[in-house]
Amino acid sequence: MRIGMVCYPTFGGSGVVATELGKALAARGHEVHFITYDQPVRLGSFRPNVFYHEVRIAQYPLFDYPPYELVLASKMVEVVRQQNLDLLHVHYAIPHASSAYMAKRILAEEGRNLPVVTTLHGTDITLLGKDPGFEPVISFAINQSDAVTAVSTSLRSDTYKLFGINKDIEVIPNFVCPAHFKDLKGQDREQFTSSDEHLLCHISNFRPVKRVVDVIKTFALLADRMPAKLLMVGDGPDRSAAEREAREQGVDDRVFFLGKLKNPLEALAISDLFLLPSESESFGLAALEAMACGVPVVATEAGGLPEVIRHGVSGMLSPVGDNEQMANHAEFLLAPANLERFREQALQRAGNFAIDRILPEYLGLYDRVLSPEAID
Ligand code: GMT
Repeated sequence: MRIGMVCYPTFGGSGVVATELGKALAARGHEVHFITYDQPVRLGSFRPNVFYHEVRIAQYPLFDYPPYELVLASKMVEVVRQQNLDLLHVHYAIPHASSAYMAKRILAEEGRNLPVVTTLHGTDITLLGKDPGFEPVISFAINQSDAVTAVSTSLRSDTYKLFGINKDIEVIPNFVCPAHFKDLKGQDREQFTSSDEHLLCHISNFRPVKRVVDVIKTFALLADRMPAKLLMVGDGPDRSAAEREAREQGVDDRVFFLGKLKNPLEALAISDLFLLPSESESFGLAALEAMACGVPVVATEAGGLPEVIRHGVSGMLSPVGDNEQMANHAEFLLAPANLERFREQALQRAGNFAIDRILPEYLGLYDRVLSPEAID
């Protein structure tokens, strides 16, 4: 198949999932064309069957707001025509599914059918869904897609609750590529901890929904009880608040704010425990990647997290904001009697989300939207 893959090229999980999916499809002989405004961060070096088409938007003084969606739709049309694409797989309802709808209509005028598969990742639903300014476009773009997937059952229910959806939404969970985690080499752990200290880790974009101040509060409670250090990976609006909290809690000498890392897996590879106290999370790809590194997770029971982390197996879950309980859970998991067992169980749980299990679900979906019955 020749597939156009449209995503945000940034550090976010949706971009990672789209990129890894594209790479896996390419490795199996499909041709994958990424259409986005920057090279996706996890794309790495060039490889057979993978192509990147940049969406460039010129700045005209006339526009206060550059019309990215229109340039994207035009680029989709251009790539479909030139590369003879069979379908578009877009990640996020807006602007990707709405731009894809326009591309589809333009191509229909020349008698070309362009099936559009839309994958919902969360923020477009759980955050923008609360903004009535977006609702009509999001509902329309989802309903007009030829197939729609959500990354968790929780996200699928939220989508039905928040929008007027008349389409089946198939749940296809996110995945990891075990090969990336085998023999993963982290930094020297000794640079951050001594041998008697535990190393905790948090990775996110530090948006309010991630509750990074709770990461620090939970860590401070734990650090009162045992020697420990914390790696804070990422950057975003709440970084200063988290740094302030670390100073106020008197743990700033034990917390390392590393900023954005090209390969955050290197931080996971040397960690003992991952903290994810999010307010809402449609899936929690970072938690799955932690588990794939054999790192158990202390998280909240928000959104799709319970579908990824099995409480008492690959980590432990608490109500949002219950930092005391999360610290208790961290202490329990790090106890010598438990850590190795939970590490092993986290690895096993991550195996359920291996790409080889998930890829056939996407391929089945592509086959369905390309079948003659779907086209009629
Ligand atoms: O979490 C974010 O703010 C980034 C966002 C994204 O676009 O990557 O993440 C969403 O999609 C990920 C991939 O499917 C999920 O793992 C995240 O849970 C989801 N974030 C939220 O629902 C807040």
